[in-house]
Amino acid sequence: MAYKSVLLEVTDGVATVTLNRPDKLNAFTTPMAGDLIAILRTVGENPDVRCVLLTGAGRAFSAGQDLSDPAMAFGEDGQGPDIGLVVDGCYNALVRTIRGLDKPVVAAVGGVAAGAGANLALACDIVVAGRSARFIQAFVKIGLVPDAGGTYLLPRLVGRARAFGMALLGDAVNGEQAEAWGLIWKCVDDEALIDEARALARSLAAGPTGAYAAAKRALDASAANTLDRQLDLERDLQQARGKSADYREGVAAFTEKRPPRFSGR
Ligand code: T3D
Repeated sequence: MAYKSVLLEVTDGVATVTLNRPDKLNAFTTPMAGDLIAILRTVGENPDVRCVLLTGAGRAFSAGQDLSDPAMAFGEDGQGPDIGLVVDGCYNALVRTIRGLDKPVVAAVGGVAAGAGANLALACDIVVAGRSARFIQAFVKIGLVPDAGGTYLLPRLVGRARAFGMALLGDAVNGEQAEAWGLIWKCVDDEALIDEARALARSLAAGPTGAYAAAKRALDASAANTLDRQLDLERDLQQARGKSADYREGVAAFTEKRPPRFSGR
């Protein structure tokens, strides 16, 4: 199936998914969000894909919701749009899809990531950004509240004070600051961004995919779990990992002093 505003390329176990409306800084229209959801679901089911790399074409990751999208327009009667429908159908669905993927998702953020664009990047498992990247909770500038999981993720990533600062002021946080604050995993030189992100994605694609999926599930569950319930969850996940081909291979490789060849099973 051909997608217009999102590109997909699968190589070496990595699905590179590129937001592709560079003239609009990869701002999301409803059809574009639909394309991205469909692509993520497709790669989720493709056993040849063991890691997803999400990035943007041109000088942005994404400027968030396309403000010229008809779904955003006020009606002739002066009534505001039902933004809740867009949030539910596009951004909530996207964040749920990314969090539900049982393979790692890496975001490579070059340039601006604003509004829902910023929060979609932050919803990925590992975020690498160029030094001149700009993370902007732009919502407040147009009288909206952070969405796409922002109000959940921000305080957990950077703490309450910085989350409030970002959400209420809408100032840009650059790549270096984002790394220093723990908003993202790593900041790299702009020119090195895509190569570094690809290398990371390739190495994850050669790793123990099931262990990554289990870690993702446990880390996500930890925010709402008691320590007791989390310990039980870890036991159950580890029990399953103990019976996996990758655990067998990992231990064999360690014993034989050779690099492991993980199959992802
Ligand atoms: O349905 C719902 O609304 C609910 C969901 C909401 C989720 C959200 O994401 S709300 C937040 C929406 N995003 C924004 O408010 C960001 C708006 N954009 C900006 O503030 C700035 O463009 C940036 C800070 C992102 C980048 O600034 P700069 O100076 O680097 O670039 P620019 O010149 O402003 O933009 C370049 C072009 O992209 C320009 O088009 P033109 O004039 O060259 O034809 C600009 O209009 C376009 N563009 C940028 N962002 C958007 C956009 N077009 C449509 N929608 C955008 N969000």
